[in-house]
Amino acid sequence: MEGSIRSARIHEYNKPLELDNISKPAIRGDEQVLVKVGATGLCHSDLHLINGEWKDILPLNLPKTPGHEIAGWVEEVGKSVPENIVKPGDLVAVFGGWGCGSCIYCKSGDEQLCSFAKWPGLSSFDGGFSEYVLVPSYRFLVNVAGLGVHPENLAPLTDAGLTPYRAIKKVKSTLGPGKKIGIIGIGGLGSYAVQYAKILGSGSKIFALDRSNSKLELASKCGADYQINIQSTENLVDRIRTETEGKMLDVIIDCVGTDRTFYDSINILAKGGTIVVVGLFGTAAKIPIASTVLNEYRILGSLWGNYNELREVIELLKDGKIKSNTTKFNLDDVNKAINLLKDGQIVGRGVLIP
Ligand code: FEH
Ligand code: ZN
Repeated sequence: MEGSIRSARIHEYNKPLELDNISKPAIRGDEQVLVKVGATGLCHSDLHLINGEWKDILPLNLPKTPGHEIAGWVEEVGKSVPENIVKPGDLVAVFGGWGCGSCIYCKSGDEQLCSFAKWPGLSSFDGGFSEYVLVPSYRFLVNVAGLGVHPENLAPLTDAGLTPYRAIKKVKSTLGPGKKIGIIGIGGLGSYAVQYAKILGSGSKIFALDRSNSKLELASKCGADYQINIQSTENLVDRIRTETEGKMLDVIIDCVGTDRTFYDSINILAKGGTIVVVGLFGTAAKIPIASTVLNEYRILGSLWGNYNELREVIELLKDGKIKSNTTKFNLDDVNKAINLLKDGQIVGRGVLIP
């Protein structure tokens, strides 16, 4: 069909996505940019959304195209898009926190924290499980033309590769020789987290924790010093005590975020240690008040990353300091990819190629 594009869309919660032919989005605003999608990462947040788990907190008008980890080529630009920022043909990474640009969070550079933030595929805007995506402003694009990076390695950087970067930057000053950092969950985010722990950890020892041996193998390739299978380890606390000679872990990056991983984290944390929660699997966890106070535990949340942090992780990719570990799927196989992700069968980040 002339002027039509293919998009994988949610029509009903908890049902397979439908591959629809829809009209190609048209530029209607001066700052807008139409991006031809090169690759879109598949995130656990997409599963929460598709399953309807988030329908009260992130209500959507269905049908909706998910996908918030997008890289592609500029196809068309609005009248006021400066040519020295982006022009047709440029490869771009799409920064996913579309802030208002005016509130204190946006003004301080953290647009992902904007109280009015929109996210592609998680809000009124359609996302990247599609051949094209309409981006409301060129401000949300990082131009990587000529940097020699591929869309399938770039797309996951916009969330999976960005979220753990911000989280580890928050605790960087507490890391160093003799310190120990644990990464819980070696999924899409975790394999990047291990690489950042190596780069930003100043010699800290890295502990990877997961239930899957193949994911732990990936962690080892990414630089983890210890791999601990939390499913087959009988007593996690004893195991960590042994491996750390009683010191326990100074920092834990929880890329899963269930009450179980939170409870495990508290039990294996060193005095004065910090847990940074970035995973969104659970709903609530109990905090043991006495040990949190007596041990001066610090518990932080970290959301996504900001535009400048995205530029920084792209620099790391460009310089070969980090690697994106991906499993590629054609857009036609979107439901297969979703089911594999649900079953924990994707090693690294699943990436859809339209
Ligand atoms: C999810 C929902 C809303 C905002 C941001 C997020 C990210 O964690 C995307 O994975
Ligand atoms: Zn995500």
